[in-house]
Amino acid sequence: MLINQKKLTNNTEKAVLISVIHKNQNEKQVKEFLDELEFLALTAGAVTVKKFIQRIAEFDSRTFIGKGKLDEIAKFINEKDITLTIFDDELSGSQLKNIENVLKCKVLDRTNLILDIFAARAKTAYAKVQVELAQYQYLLPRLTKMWSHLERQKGGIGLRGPGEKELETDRRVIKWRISILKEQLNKIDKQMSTQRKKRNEFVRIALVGYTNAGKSTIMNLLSKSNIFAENKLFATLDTTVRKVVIGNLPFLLSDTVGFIRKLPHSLIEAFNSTLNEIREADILLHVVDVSHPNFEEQINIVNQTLHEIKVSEKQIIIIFNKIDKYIPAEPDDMLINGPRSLSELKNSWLSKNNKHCLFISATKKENIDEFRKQIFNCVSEIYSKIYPNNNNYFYS
Ligand SMILES: Nc1nc2c(ncn2[C@@H]2O[C@H](COP(=O)(O)OP(=O)(O)OP(=O)(O)O)[C@@H](O)[C@H]2O)c(=O)[nH]1
Ligand SMILES: [Mg+2]
Repeated sequence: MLINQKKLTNNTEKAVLISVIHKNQNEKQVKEFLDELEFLALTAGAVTVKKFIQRIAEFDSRTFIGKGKLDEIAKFINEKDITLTIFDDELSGSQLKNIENVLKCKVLDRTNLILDIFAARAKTAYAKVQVELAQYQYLLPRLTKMWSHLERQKGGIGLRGPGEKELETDRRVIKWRISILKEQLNKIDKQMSTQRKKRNEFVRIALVGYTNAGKSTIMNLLSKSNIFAENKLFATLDTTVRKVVIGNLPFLLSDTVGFIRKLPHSLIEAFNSTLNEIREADILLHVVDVSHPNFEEQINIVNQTLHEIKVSEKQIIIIFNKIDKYIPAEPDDMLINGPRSLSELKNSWLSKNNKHCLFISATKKENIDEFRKQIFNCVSEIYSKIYPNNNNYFYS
């Protein structure tokens, strides 16, 4: 999607996006990845003017993509006053520098962009410390190669720390900041762990899923709270925990940070304590935006991430959300076009391939009763194991 240039304001950065197709990928998939990168760029405040794709067998270690393609992009950048180039892959410090020398504009990679969004989204002291630490861990190994690059970035996407402050670019200061941030994080981790222990008497359920799948909307629906939800990526960074009662059963429900393809490793490490909320949950509700063209890939990415943080053995229920917008991309086993009814969805391949799954629309409040009932059943099963003599649970 090319965005109407009239919408640009003075602060908006004009970006081009670059991705490569390697051997095992097809063009359709890479285009979808670039659509996601465009959404990330937009969330960070940049408007995408053009997307470039290059099919390559081997990466150029100096400039990642080939010289000819880079020259073509440089020409476009010059003609259209582009201020920002974003690569969908992670680049080294020297690659960033070499590419910038050719393109003569600011160059970011996907990791840097995601970190920038996290920095803008961080509200609590805890989230700010986690993000700033991840940003410096990304920056430090790239620093010596990036001087001119960093000078260019000042004030815009890429070097903004939490709370709109500029990140440090002095190596010694950064090393010192990293040690202070680690100390702060340790302290907060201890407090969080004590808080979590206090909640041990309750069954705990965590909402997990790809960013923008509808986790916070579901949290608001079940707990009648008012957590920030919007159609942008990473609306939620801080974990929120709410006590919910269904029938006569109380349990704790937590809403956590969303996952994304190629989530920077430094972020996963820095968000360790946030992820503990998922690790310590009894049940995971894996929320899927079934209306997204790439939802199957998103399911795989969430499953991989759950595996990486060592929670894939937990009881997981897949919640196919946004059924109000779901139209199969290709004719499926029912060979009809258009939206599916609930009973059709229950008989579809989605249901057959996923033993524990449910179909809902959180905004249109479709099938919420069955959803609540299913949660009630799971929670009461756990409580009856803990308190075998008490079977006095009722659903209402
Ligand atoms: N059409 C439709 N839109 C929905 C549904 N559920 C959520 N949305 C919308 O999807 C967008 C993202 O919802 P959120 O609840 O913020 O998603 P999230 O998973 O918490 O996202 P992050 O916190 O960014 O990871 C919002 O604009 C919601 O209004 C649904 O059932 N149908
Ligand atoms: Mg959210």
